[in-house]
Amino acid sequence: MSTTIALLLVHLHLLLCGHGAAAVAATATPPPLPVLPVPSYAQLQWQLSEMALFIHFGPNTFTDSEWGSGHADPAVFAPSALDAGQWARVAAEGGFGRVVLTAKHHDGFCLWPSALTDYSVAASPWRGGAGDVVGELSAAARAEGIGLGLYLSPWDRHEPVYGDTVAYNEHYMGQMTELLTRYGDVEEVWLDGAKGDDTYMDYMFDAWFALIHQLQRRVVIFSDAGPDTRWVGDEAGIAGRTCWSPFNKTVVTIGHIIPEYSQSGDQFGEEWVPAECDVSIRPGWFWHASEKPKSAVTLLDIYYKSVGRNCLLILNVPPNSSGLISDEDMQVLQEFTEIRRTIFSHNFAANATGTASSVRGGLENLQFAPSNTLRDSIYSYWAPQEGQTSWEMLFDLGRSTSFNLLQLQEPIQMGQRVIEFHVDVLLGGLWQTILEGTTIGYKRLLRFPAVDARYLKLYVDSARADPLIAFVGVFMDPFSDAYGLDHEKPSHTNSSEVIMLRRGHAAGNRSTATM
Ligand code: FUL
Repeated sequence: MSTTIALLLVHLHLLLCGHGAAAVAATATPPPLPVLPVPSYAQLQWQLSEMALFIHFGPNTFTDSEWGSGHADPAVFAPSALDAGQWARVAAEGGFGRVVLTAKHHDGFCLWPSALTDYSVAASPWRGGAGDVVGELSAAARAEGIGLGLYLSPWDRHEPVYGDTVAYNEHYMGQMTELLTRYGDVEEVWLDGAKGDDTYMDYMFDAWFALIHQLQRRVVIFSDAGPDTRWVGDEAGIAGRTCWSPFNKTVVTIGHIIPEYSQSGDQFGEEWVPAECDVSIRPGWFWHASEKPKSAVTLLDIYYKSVGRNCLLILNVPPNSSGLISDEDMQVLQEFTEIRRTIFSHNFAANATGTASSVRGGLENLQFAPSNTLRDSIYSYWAPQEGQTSWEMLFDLGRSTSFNLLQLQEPIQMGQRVIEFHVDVLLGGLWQTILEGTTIGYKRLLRFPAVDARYLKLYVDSARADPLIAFVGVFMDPFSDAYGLDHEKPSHTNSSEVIMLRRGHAAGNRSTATM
């Protein structure tokens, strides 16, 4: 063998070995298995949008009513300055990821020119009978880059065939088809559970759901019982402190729910049906000249109790009889946005150092490192080594900091896992528990009386499977009085609950020695 060939072979050998060695070093640890149920693509997009702006608008706006009889003259529908662009702008500027319009409320009046009824905008004087509120809002939402949702009331107090099961289901599905084929992407269909008991009517929900999913790929269907998002069970916008997205749809039916079950979901639920919290900025759902909006601080409190409890907040802001969102409501929304910006633009943990009791793939493995929790995304997360019985994370904020609000997030695409957790801070040389909580989910916001601390520990006390944490944020909220606003208190778990993985709360387990 010539020297040249020998050298080439050595080179080749080195190259191959080098390549092989690099391949070994670069081998990634796969993510852990998800824990079922998990969200669909549409459910994930819904959850990421965090807030929806609800728009109740129709003849009721002009007749000072909430539940129209269905016999109001279509001529009452005469907004002088309707501007769907303003509604969509208010939504986008206020951080609402979607806007949901009452295309048809219980009075049966259609805000689009439905070919299946003469009770619609086409019979009104607005835009000379050539207007289409749904069309204008869908274009405006698209221009603002937010999603569109439509409310099509099953209960129809105008439609003459209401009460005839086949005829009305055909009518309803015909209207649904118009809405879902004329206006581009529709990301949410809202099926309200209200139903008068003077006329017997059987809704063919399964056929409706199939049609909606057939016509719109990215849609989520809201109703008392899902299938994609469930009513939280109250109209105050408040979820349970414990709030699971797993749920068993068979426990409730549309029109008949168990409020506590809907508010808290079900740790053992077999379907992913996260909760949506509806509430109006004003006492009524429709605009009334005599009513005033809630304050921005009240909205902030609702935000903590909805978005901050693993839900989507759908906040109703009803346009007035000129067809515009009123100045006083806009003022409140602007303050609400400003307050949130002030609180959440300064995360004291953004430059923290995080360590954990274990890391999937080894302490040096960056893929699942504790530092992933300092990045604002659910797609990077801390994962512990498998088979552990305790899960702890320690954060060093770098210096003593005053804070009263914590944000925790799970990577819900992997399933909702955390059952119980608590948080300690180092105060005067002693670790003290500042809060105990149940469930995290997509986002959990926890308020407590302000503390001055540099070190903070998060303990997951029990979980459905190895806990995964996507985000830990530390904030100061100068607007809420944590004492007055129902801050998180230590929880009391029913000891008879079956908990798959559980760690004792003995004081000895809380030392930093395990870190
Ligand atoms: C209720 C309806 O009866 C109200 O009018 C409103 O639309 C609210 C969101 O749902 O059940």
